[in-house]
Amino acid sequence: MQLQETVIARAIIERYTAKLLDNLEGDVAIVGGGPSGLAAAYYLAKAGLKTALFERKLSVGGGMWGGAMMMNEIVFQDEAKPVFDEIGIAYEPFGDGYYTASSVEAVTGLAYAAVRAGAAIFNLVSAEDVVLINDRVAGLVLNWTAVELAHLHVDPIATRHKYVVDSTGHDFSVVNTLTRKAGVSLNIDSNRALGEKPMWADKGEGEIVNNTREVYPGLYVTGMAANAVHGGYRMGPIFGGMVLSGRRVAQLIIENHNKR
Ligand code: 48F
Repeated sequence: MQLQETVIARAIIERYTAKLLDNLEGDVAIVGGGPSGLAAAYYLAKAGLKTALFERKLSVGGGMWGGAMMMNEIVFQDEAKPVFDEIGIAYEPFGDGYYTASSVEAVTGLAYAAVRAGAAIFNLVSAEDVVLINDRVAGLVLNWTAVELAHLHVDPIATRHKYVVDSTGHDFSVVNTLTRKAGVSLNIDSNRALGEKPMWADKGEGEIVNNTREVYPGLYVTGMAANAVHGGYRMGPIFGGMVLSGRRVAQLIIENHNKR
């Protein structure tokens, strides 16, 4: 077969454009492809919700690739074992109730599971704002990360989604942008995002699933963003809470979706 450069280019342009157009509207838009966002994408897509995930960087995985201090092994605890089993990520026990896994297998396994379940992943795309209609978050405002990095004056595009998930980690950048720009109060005890506390692994992991919730109509938090918004502790290099929080946010959205 004789290869033609322009056919290759056309294939990429047409297929990418079709994928982007297909995801301009949908059920769930997830911002951030770290462990919590990827787990959420997997469970949401598996339940049949039309799910798109937007990741600022070239690769998904967030803080998972580097394990801790660039040692690429991750640790998780007993409670998270069912998620690792379901996705088929190999692990080894380490003492009582602790397990380790390759961070590379964990990231690629979660990403593969999410895509195979039907989630669309867009890397190199940043959420710079939300669509806010009648006091409800109704979609995302997106731009190429390259535009953001180069400080180019280029307008974004917007999506319409029934639910938006902030899984942007320590920065909780979606919640931050919403509260800074719209001055809204959050549906949490403090009414406003508090920012994370220092490290306390047991407490941080213990509260993360409970902190995973809808903090404003249409806007959910998961992963480290959930603890940071609630003023919770960081837990450091243990990843069980991240995937459990991703699973929890999917459960909450599925429940709400079924009520509508
Ligand atoms: O930070 P990250 O891995 O979030 P997570 O799922 O997991 C936290 C752990 O990695 C670790 C920890 C405990 O183990 O504390 O830090 O809560 O992934 C967040 C992802 O969001 C992307 C960012 O590049 C990263 O991959 N991100 C952040 N802001 C944006 C974004 C944005 N505005 N648009 C798109 N992606």
